[in-house]
Amino acid sequence: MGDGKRDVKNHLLFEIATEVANRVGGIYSVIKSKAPITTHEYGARYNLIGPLNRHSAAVEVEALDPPPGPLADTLRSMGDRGVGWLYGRWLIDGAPRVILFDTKTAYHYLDEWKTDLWSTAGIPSPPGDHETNEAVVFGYLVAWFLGEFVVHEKSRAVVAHFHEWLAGVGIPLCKHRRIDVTTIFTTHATLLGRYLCAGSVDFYNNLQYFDVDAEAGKRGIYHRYCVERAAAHCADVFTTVSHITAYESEHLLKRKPDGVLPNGLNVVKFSAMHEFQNLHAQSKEKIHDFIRGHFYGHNDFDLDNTLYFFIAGRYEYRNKGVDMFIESLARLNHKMKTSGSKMTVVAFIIMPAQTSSLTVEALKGQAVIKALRDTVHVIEQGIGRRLFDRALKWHEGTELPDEAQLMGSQEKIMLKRRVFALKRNSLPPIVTHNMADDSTDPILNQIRRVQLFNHPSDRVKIIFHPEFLNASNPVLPLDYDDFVRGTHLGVFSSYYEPWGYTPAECTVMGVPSITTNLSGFGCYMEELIENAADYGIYIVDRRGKGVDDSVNQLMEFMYDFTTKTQRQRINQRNRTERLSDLLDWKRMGLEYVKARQLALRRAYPQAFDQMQSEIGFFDGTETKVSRPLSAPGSPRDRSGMMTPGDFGSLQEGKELLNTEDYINWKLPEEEDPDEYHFPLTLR
Ligand code: G6P
Ligand code: 1S3
Repeated sequence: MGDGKRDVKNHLLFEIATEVANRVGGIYSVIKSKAPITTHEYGARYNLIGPLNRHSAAVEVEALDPPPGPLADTLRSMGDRGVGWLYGRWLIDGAPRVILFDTKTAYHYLDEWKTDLWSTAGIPSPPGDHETNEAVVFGYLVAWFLGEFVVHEKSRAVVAHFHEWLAGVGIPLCKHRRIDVTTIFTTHATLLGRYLCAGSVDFYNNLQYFDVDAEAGKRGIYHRYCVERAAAHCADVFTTVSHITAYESEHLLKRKPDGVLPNGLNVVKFSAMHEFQNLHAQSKEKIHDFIRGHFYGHNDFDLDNTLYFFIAGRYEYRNKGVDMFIESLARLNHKMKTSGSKMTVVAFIIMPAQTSSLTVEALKGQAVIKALRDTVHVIEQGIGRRLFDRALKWHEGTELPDEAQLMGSQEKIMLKRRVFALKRNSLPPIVTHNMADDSTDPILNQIRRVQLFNHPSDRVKIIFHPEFLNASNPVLPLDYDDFVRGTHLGVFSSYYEPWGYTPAECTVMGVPSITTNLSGFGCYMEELIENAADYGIYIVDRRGKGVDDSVNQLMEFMYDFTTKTQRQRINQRNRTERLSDLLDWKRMGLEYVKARQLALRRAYPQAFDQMQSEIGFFDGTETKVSRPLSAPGSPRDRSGMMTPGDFGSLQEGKELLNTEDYINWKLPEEEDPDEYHFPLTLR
């Protein structure tokens, strides 16, 4: 490898992940939202590689013929040997090209490849672990592809960027087979970290002391752990998504990451500042509709004085901090009751669990409210007609139409029937679906323990929606983004959160959120902004405080929020939304650029230095990387490092690419300076 003959400047980029055109979790969000800037940088030199999931590919990918050349030659040759693949355009912003391998067509190699993995890398792969089998077959197909590709493509350098252990098997293979590519491995969490945190371990205080092999063995994940560790050690450049996960990786995977590649978002700006506020009002109205139905017979609280809080994500009870959220809600309920608060908080928990269907109660709630609304509409029209007729017949000396006589007896009966249908002997339910494991479900059990049962006297109500949101859901017909816009506060009290997209998404939609200093996002914001809470970023201290104190701090943040006036909430939302640019891939993508440079430099030092001396810094395109995608502006209140990547050896490239050159972030101009009392102080 690295004979200096390959063209480093016009290198090709392959990004490899199991979530390419296949929504599973956070990695899908990363590669999808990053696609516009990466295709902008690379054009046709960028391809994503993933396993083929026919179901999602059918809706997300438009099949194309691969362009003639090394790519088509390689795919054809693999196809000739029975490997199924799909090449096409991923139908998302940026329209990147994807290569999806059908792992099923290569399962007959599984035993051979497992044996090879053991004999060449010492990685065991016991039978019966479907996820690992998939990772092995996919990894071998990727290595096969890359190995053949660089035989066909003789002139240009190749960067292969792998995400997460599931896509990582190819890395030790590239190393072992000396395939002429340079590799980057980004881990978005560590296997052991996730497992240890989910148990009752004091994780962060004991990171240095874990006997990693033994801990992995006890949890039955030793073989997976070996894949992850091999990928981390064999990659030319090893990175993770936040400093906190870098520290964790150093101890659990025994390699200090070269840098941090934080997660960005594809920020969509609305031309008018007020537009996102209008969207909030529209979406909130839809949530109100749901609440009217869900609480039928108990609509005894004022929706104008109701705040919507929510937590959302994969169902990881302790890792995502649902335990802390529910406990804090119970304390908030107590405090709001004793302080005589006029506000009501409805707290949503949106986390998919095993369910069989929507409950009859949830469906009935929406049905009775719809029937009532329809009936009122019919009566309204009848009254209108009669009022008009009687007004028409009015002449001097007669009485004006009497509103008491406008409603017919039939209509009164109809209305009575609808109103009686609202009678309910039970409290409004907590959960919207029939749970597969109702009696053992951790969330439901904790709600039972703290007795938040949606009683009329409760100022905090809870709704557990154990399914991702969807606009075609008959009960809560909203997509996730629209739902978030309609809420007032996201609460993400995570214990284990390498980055955390949920609060970042809130921020770009102008919705304040609570996060913790154990999440990558929380640490990043805390580092960057001195007065983050004024900007709607509240950070609970889960490092320095005991659990009880953290719960109280979370409760106080929520309580303070309930005491804000509507004007204050609107102002705060404006300030939150102004932080969006901090999270845009146009800034965050810089770290990916740095990682690729370092990978090229490590694999092709001569070619890299030569290219360096000829053209100075490069980003893989013709243009200098400084401010490539955003308009220049004069920075204000900024200091030092503006993205969190300069962690380890990505700094080797520091003289090549200066963060300050690339990013020229400034707080956008204020719309209404009078309402803007909190200057943003960047640390
Ligand atoms: C947005 C809308 C306003 C609305 C307000 C409600 O700012 O533009 O018309 O009154 O939201 O805010 P709230 O915090 O009470 O949901
Ligand atoms: C991981 O997904 P998760 O929810 O299991 O990767 C995400 C993308 O990098 C990250 O945001 C999240 O914190 C991790 O935990």
